[in-house]
Amino acid sequence: MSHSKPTPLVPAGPVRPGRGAAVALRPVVAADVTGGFWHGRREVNARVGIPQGPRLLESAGNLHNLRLAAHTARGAFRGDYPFMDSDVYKWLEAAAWRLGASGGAADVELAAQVDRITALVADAQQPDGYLNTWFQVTKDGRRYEDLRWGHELYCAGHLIQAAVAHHRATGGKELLEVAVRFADHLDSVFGRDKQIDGFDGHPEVETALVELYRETGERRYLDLAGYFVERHGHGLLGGEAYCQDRLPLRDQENVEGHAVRQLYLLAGAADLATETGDRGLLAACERLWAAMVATKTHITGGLGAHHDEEDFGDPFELPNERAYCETCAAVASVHFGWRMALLTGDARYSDLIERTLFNGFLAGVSLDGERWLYVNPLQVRDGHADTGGDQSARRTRWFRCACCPPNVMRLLASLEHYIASSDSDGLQIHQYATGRYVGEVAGEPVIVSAHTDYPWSGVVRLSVEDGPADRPWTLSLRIPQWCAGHRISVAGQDAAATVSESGWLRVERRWAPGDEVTLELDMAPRLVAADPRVDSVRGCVALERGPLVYCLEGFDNPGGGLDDIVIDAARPLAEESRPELLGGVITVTAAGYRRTVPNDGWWPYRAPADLTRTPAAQHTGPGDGALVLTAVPYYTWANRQDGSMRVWIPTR
Ligand code: FUB
Ligand code: ZN
Repeated sequence: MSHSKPTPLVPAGPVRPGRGAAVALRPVVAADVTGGFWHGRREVNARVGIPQGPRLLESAGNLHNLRLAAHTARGAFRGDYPFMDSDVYKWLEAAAWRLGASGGAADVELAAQVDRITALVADAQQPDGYLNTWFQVTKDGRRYEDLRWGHELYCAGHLIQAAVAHHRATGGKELLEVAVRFADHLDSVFGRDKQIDGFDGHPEVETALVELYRETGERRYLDLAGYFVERHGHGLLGGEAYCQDRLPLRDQENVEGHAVRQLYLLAGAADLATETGDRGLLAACERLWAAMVATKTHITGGLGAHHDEEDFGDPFELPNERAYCETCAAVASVHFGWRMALLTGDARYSDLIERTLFNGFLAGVSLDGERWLYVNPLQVRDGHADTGGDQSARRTRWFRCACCPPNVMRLLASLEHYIASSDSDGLQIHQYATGRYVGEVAGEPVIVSAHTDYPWSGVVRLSVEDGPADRPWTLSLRIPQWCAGHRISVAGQDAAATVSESGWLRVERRWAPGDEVTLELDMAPRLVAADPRVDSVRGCVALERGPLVYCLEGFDNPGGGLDDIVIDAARPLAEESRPELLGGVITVTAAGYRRTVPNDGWWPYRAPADLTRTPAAQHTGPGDGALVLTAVPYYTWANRQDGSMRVWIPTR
């Protein structure tokens, strides 16, 4: 195996813990992610999603605003939000990860666009490093007067993340120089000189500053991130949960307030705990993640129960048709979860990442990469009258508040970095995706490649390409919580391996190049019920297969409507491979029927006894006109025609 002195293996992806960081696991280099499910989604992102960015940012006015701030154009500010700049930065970040993954050669045009837009950003920056086109153009340069809503530090955070991505992925310094000037300015205002005691009502700059510290080695950025995280929750912005200002994170018992704000703050806190080893902050992150999963997470991994303030609801308040589940909240949950997975080594974080990626996140972008969902409901009724706008249940080409599309672009473009990790014992595979993963065990490279048709097939073939020859090391595979059974064989022989409490199946041995491991996960379709405290879906079940949540779309089902559908949960489920449908999917079918109740046309309420004695004529049950219900993966919904949809199906 490896005899020469190993070269340092430094992955060029998001979240690069420093040398002394208190992490259990470290991200690995992911190379050649050139096949399988995620490759397909990433190709659409690279060929359609990201390239359309400059045109959309031009037509929505974001680039015009930068020119206004630079005094190279005239006119009025375009767009309704003080965070218009953040769309540009998120797009730049996505483009940077894409350039890193493709080596740049295949993306000459994209690299030119990145340079062009970076120049616009640099021109718009003020001499002291400040940059926010909304305040520069419409507020006469009055800064930091509205930390609750102004988003100045939020935008700074996205700029910093884009700059770190560009530097890490391509070595480019231009954007990093802009970001460093802005960060130094922030440090002079909020940090060392303490001109203002405050923080941004929309977290984001916290996690970004930790990444800038990692990229530059400048300790002041880490300290500033720590200052911001700790100032939340002391009433400086009025004490609202919406702004993460009701309680310090260390005292919070459950996630609350605006979902994206909460999750970005938690990602920043996890980053901070990673770099400082702060056990109290780590405990708060663990507690809040656990409470969120147990009480405030939709089956799709979606987060956020209210349209009103885009916020979390009460525990178990998880509505269906009014589920908010903003696409950005799914992205933020993946960011937070991955930091926690690395910090703790617990596979359960990657379980939620998987559920979120395949469902609540992926539904946010159409199969053709051109249309988006901002909110991700779990039900659309037969008579749905869509009001359009950003929070529409119909896919849209861009939004007035366009936070979600470039967020999807940047996560897809960097996704290969969320798949595997390594530690001093070996390599861990968190997500099952075809690719080649290069980790480091005690200073020596460990290389494992994976081939799989997951999530359609549960078979994952892994091959050891390199690793220490003189001692055993451990290959760890995540056994998903949803999985009822699995088999593993090593070099063709069944292997006995136990699954740790946190979900890792560990195989320790003296590996040789060419050693093959085959993991088979039971993918049979299944019914899932919710905790009875989730009133909105009491008496209902959802269909799942592997990591995918399924849904019914009205036009796939006999009779069209879904509001009166009942599933016969006692009858077996079946699956069918449909290569021609929705880019190639496996559908799940179930037996069901329609049930109407006596309704005299003016009042839908009855004595309970009347409902249970539904006249036979109005009750089409099994045996008399049973229906075959056809379900498709939730991530594919709303890709064919408008109509009704439901994830949760009544059982009676
Ligand atoms: O406020 C900036 C972004 O806009 C938030 O993250 C989203 O929830 C949307 O409100
Ligand atoms: Zn969003």
